[in-house]
Amino acid sequence: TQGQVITCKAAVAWEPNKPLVIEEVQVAPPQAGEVRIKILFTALCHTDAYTWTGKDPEGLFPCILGHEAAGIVESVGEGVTEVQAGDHVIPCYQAECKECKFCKSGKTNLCGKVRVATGVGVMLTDRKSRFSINGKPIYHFMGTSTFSQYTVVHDVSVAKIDPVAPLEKVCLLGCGVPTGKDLYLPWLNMNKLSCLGAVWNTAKVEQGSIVAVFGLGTVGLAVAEGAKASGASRIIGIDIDTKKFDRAKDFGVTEFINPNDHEKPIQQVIVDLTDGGVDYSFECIGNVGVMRAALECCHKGWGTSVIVGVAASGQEISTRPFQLVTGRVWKGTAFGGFKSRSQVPWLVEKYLKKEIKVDEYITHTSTLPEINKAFDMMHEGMCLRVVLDM
Ligand code: NAD
Ligand code: AHE
Ligand code: ZN
Repeated sequence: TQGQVITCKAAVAWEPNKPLVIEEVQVAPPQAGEVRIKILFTALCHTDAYTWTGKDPEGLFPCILGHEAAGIVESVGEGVTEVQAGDHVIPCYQAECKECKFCKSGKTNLCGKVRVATGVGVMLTDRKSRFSINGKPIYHFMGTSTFSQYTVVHDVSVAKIDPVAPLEKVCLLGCGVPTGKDLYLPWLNMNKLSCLGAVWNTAKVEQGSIVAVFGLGTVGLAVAEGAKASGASRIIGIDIDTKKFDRAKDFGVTEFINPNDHEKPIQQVIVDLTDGGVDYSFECIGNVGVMRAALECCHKGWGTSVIVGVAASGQEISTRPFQLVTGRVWKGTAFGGFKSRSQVPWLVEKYLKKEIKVDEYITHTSTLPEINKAFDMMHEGMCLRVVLDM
């Protein structure tokens, strides 16, 4: 198939909010600096659902959504040296070129090389899509488009992983699980990764910290797991769905609050319970009102709040500037601060050594033709991740 157009099945989002349609799509061969991947498993993430609503300014239609997946390289374009046909890989929506201003800064995991193209659903070389249906182009999404049996991505967006890793599980390392692990970074810096010289400016959850996690979905539970590993003394889980509480204990949550059980604002409830506020809070929902509460439940003088949830275009956060004047810190994270190509393979190894959970986040499995039902499942209360067998 190398050098030839591949026709395969993909779930196409023709219009916002309309059911995805399984179509025969043509996938062009990879051009210079590109990699064509046979996607074997993809999970659904809430960000796919968000873009599908039409509220994401970077979501262009028609497109192929999906960004949390694993597969095998089918062929590579000219000049691609780091992967070859047959390699097991995880597509990375957050690229890592190792050469741009961002990659070299040592201060961020964001990469500037292909971001302009991935934000408008095309490939960098010719600003065109590699997907089409009878000649009509279909946009890419997040530089990954994993709801297709074959996809084309930039070489800087491919992490080569250990072939012994089960792809039906490690696909989750393409987004949701690492995202919550931002606070693992101090721990990462202490060992092997320090040799990469990467120093991030991130939440350093120290031993004994009090942590609040807003939203107990995959991302929130991954935060709780990370907080536990960092030695947090209390991990307060906040969710309006009490069904989430039992399971969250297994991920390290030590106490629960349902905001609907209280008349006082949730930030006040937490401040009262923690002698002045938490050391760290994480918003894992995408709700700007909750983002404010997450900042304001932080302790005066040092409390740090990290925004993880993605809020729709047009939404804005607000608080009294006095909250920051008095020492609270507001920050955010993308892909948990991980440098994708360097660190995803390493996370896979951590999983293989049973040092981080992955299987526990998979509550449902399905197949590509059932993708619309799989999204319905995702919106059911007890679902963390649905993994599709392509
Ligand atoms: P999820 O829907 O599984 O989890 C959200 C949880 O929040 C649910 O348990 C829900 O009951 C709860 N919730 C909703 N409204 C609430 C409220 N007002 N107060 C308290 N709890 C409330 O979602 P997820 O897959 O865990 O993703 C969470 C968010 O993170 C999404 O916005 C997603 O787009 C975003 N995300 C961000 C990144 C990143 O890199 N920054 C990566 C992945 C996902
Ligand atoms: N395109 C959206 C923003 C979406 C967003 O913030 N995405 C997160 C990852 S969510 C993964 O599930 C992210 O990493 N952002 C940094 C980046 O470079 O995209 C919008 O609203 O414009
Ligand atoms: Zn995601």
